[in-house]
Amino acid sequence: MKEIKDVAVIGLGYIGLPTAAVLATNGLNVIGVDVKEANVEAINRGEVPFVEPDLGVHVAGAVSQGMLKATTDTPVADAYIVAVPTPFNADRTADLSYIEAAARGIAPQLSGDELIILESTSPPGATRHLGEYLVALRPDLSLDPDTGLPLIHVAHCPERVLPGRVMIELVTNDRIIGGLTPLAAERARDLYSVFCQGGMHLTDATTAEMAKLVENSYRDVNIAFANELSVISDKLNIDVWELIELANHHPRVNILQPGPGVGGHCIAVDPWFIVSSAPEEANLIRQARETNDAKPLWVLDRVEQLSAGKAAPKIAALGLAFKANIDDLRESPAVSIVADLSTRMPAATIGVVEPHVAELPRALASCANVTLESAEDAIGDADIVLLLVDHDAFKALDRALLTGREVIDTRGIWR
Ligand code: SAJ
Repeated sequence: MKEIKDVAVIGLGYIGLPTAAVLATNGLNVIGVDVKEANVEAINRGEVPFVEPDLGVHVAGAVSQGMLKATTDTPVADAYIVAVPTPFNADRTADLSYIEAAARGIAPQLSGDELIILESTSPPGATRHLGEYLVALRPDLSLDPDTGLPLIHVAHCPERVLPGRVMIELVTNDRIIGGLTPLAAERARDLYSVFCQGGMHLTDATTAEMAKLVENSYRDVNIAFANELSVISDKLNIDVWELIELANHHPRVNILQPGPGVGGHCIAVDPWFIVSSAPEEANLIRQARETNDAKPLWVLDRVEQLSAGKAAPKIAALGLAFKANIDDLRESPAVSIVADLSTRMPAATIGVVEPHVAELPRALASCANVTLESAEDAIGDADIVLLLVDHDAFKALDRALLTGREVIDTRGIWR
């Protein structure tokens, strides 16, 4: 069996680049592949095109030692790690086109015995689809005539790291590794053991796919419970954060925190993959998604109620990221709330404060009544202060700034 020395990581985003960097700093020769030329160039200069604590040091170190290079063309390698997006289609089934595009890049480079690992969060069956897709492109690699085994080894090893803590969790988290064959899982485990100090749990590919989806659905259901409690508490004039804190003193209760909605590319997306695989059965999971998706509308209604009677209210909207202390705006409820406010209240002016971005995202750049401002400018003449993200910078704000303004604190940081 081929010794793994050269690893290609396809997709240099929030998961692929940290994985590439950590493999490279642990002695493997890594080539990262991405379609975005500007990102490839930045990485080859040792720079990171997004914010993730400690990633910069790893990338700069690996590039300067010659262990990590980025390119737009898929190279020949001993192992391939696919970490591309799996968004959903309009009908909320998974869009596997990025995985298929990665496979089309990999297929011509294979000579047999390579390990191909899918890290992208995927619906049940996606790893098998990747294996079959590769074999359809390269029928010569389907089965070894002597052993009857596949000539390529395909496994699923879902990423489970938390943005903001990626460099720590990549090393310390346990990993679930599901192979299309037991041998594929074992080979993937051997590769990850180069840097992973957590336990490695081997299973089949479909169970590994479901395990990842179930983890995020579990969190989504728990957050939906918290969001529902926040709406109920508002009606009953109860402080929901005090309520949850008290309930969580019970040794077997651990309710998460309410917010303006659930964002990011994982928890707001993955549960739908379970729903689309078992639409008749996945009722609670679907309801949690709907409850969390409804929360931004509830926040909008609150802003409208507080604006009633003001001809041209000034609103300070604090935060755009999908959660605290990161620059990631994907599926962010804060962005959708500001965009909807802009159209629902055209006479309002909205000063957005987001210390982690230099310019407004495309969804807001064309909104005439929305500008990116400093906290002092936005809050200075605001009628309503709408806190959307619990960034440390907002926790540290001088509370005197809020005096005399209507405050909607969707994260409970100023209680
Ligand atoms: N949120 C709340 N209340 C909470 C916790 C989170 O409203 O109590 C919101 C956040 O503000 C954010 C969203 O949920 O909008 C998701 O944030 P998150 O911190 O819960 O999760 P992600 O999306 O950053 O990362 C999750 C993690 N999954 C789990 O914790 C089960 C991470 O480990 C996964 O690797 C990641 O999804 C992924 O890539 O799938």
